[in-house]
Formats: sequence, C-alpha cells, structure tokens
Amino acid sequence: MEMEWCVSMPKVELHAHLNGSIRVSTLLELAKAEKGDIDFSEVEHVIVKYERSLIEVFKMFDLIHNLTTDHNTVTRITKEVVEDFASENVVYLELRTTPKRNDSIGMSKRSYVEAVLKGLRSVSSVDVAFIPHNEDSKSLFSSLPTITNDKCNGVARKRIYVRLLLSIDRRETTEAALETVKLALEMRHLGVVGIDLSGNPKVGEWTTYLPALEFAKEQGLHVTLHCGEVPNPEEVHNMLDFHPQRIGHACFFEDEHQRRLKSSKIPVEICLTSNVRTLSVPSIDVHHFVDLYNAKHPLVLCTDDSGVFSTCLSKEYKIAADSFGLGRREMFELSRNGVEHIFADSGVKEDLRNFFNSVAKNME
Ligand code: 6MZ
Repeated sequence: MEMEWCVSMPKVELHAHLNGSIRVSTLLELAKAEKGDIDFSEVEHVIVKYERSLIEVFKMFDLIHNLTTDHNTVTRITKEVVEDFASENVVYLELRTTPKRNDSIGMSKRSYVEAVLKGLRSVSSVDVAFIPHNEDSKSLFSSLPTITNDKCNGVARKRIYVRLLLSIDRRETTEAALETVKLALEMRHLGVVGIDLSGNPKVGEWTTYLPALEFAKEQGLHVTLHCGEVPNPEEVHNMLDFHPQRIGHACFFEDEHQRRLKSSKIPVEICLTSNVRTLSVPSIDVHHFVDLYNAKHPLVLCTDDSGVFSTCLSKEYKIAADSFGLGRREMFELSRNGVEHIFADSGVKEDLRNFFNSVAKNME
C-alpha cells in the first residue's frame, strides 16, 4: 500500500498519549536546553533509540515528564501534536493525558489541563474544534467535498476535531484518581469526554482505581481501559466485568477472555507498532488484529505514542495493509468505522459520518 494514499485518507485517532506523541526534535531540543539534572550526552542515545522494551518505554516516560512538565512546555507539545495529526489528515483526535501535580512549580492537575487547553487554542496553522455544542464545530466538515482539496484564501487548511481524555496513572491512589475524574466532570464543557486508565501495566491494583472509574461511569463520562497489555488474567476478567466503552491493546487475552470480548462487542484500540516493539505480541503476523478483524469485531487503528515509537497513524494503516493484505476499500472502511466509536457527541459523529460519505463518493 502506498504511504501517500494512507496519508491522504481521512482518519480518526482514538488512542494517543500526549507526552508519548511528542516530536523527537522537540524532545532533543528540550533535553539540550535542560540545565538541571539531565546530561544531554547521556540521554541523547536514549531519545533516538528505535527499539524499546516495555520497561525501557516507562523509563523513557520518566525522562519525557522531567523535560515537559511545566505549563509552557505542556502548551507547546499539545499544539505540536495536534498540528502533526492534522497534517496527516486525522480529522478527529481523542488526545489523552495524565493531569500532573507538581507543587514546586505551582502546577495542579487543573492548571496542567488548562495548559493543554491553551495549547489547543494556540494552534493557528489548522482549524481546531474542541469546544462541544459550538455551532462552528458541529459543521466543521459539512461544506467540504474532501479534506485534501480544501482551499482557504489560496492556502490549504486542515480541519480537526479534538476531544480530551484524562488519564489515571496506575501509580496513583484512589483519591488522586477521584480528583482526576472530578476534574474531567468540571471540564466537560471544555471538551473533556472521558477517562483512561493507563501507566505501567506491571504496577498497581484494579481495586485502587475501581471507585473512581465507577464514579466516572455513573456521571456519564466515557471510560477506556488499557487492558491485557501484560499477562494478568484476573485483571482482564475484572475489566471485562466493568464493561468499559472501549479498551486499549487486548494482547494477553486467554480464550475465555477472547470469547467474552467478542460477545461484549467492546471496541478495541489497536496499536500495532507499540505492541510489536514492547513485545506485547511476538510479531506482527500473529497480531490479534487478524482474529478480531475476521470476526468483524469493532476495531480502531491507533498510534499509542507516535514520538516514542517513531510512527504516525498513516504508517499504522500502511503496516496493517501490508501485513494483513487489506486493500484500499478495507482500509477506508476500517477508518470510517472508527467514527462509530468516538466519545464526542452525536453532532460531531454525524458531521464525520457525512464527511466520510462524501469522501467515499469521490473515490468511486
Ligand atoms: C500504558 C501508557 C502507554 O499521560 O503524560 N502510557 N500506559 N501502556 C502504554 N503503552 C506503551 N503509553 C503511554 O502520556 C504519557 C503517559 O501515558 C501512559 C503512561 O502513563 C505515560 O507516562 P501523558 O501525556
């Protein structure tokens, strides 16, 4: 499959971690400028490394967070990440990030998310719609035949919906997790649509997060869980009992879990490169994408951490096409089906459906 075609096709991204999607060039720049504990010559090779184990990935996140956790940098990377996704024709981005508290620099979870929102507002090279119930956002695509031939004053402009998920890190306490859920509820009018549970899958207990996740669900927030990223059958069982609106990864699923997953129809966010690099699957040709795809289970291709894994969503589609023998029509339908699993409201969904339909007509 030609990469150019994968780039030109409209796509939705539902599993992207803000700090994992940082540009490598920005990370190198931040590391070089850092005057504190970090010695650039020691971290440069870590940043540009291609292969990383799951343990190394989480060490990398500690390094990234050291360099990015101040308000201005959070704003900057948010802006860049949205620009990068929009530039490859992602038309709907659900960006997830863990609100961080850092008393020494006056950062609260709230001020962290405000810095993210400032980043969304500061994007000027593409049209970003992130506030719900805003007439402009509801019709972001309605008048466009295709995204790639849109011209505004002679300059091609990309358009993208962005919604936010606030992540609970598995290292957090029940109280900290509840604080994140309360914050998400208070920020719904600013485009926060749900909660994600993520972080090092080898750390923490399901019972710690459950009260916060149940509260989120009761209050009508959408919930997605990193599920089965490492072998932990008891946790997978409990997560399936919880019945989240989506799950991420689903790599280490025993037969019983596979059966329950398929009958539950819970959509799965599939991150091919991430799974292969972290050895959550032994190799691409045995990836569970194939079994789920053949069973017509709801799936969405996603990047996870485009910066950390040197990928982008177009590349993930190309990998799927090349590895599993899918053609353009199948790729397009896979992308289009993603719209059905977004957490944004029905107005956005309808606008995206219409947009994909108009692109499909042009392709005929
Ligand atoms: C689990 C992951 C992850 O939130 O600081 N994160 N959690 N599995 C993964 N697969 C490789 N990739 C990223 O973005 C970085 C954080 O997202 C979670 C981790 O908690 C990581 O620290 P934010 O923007």
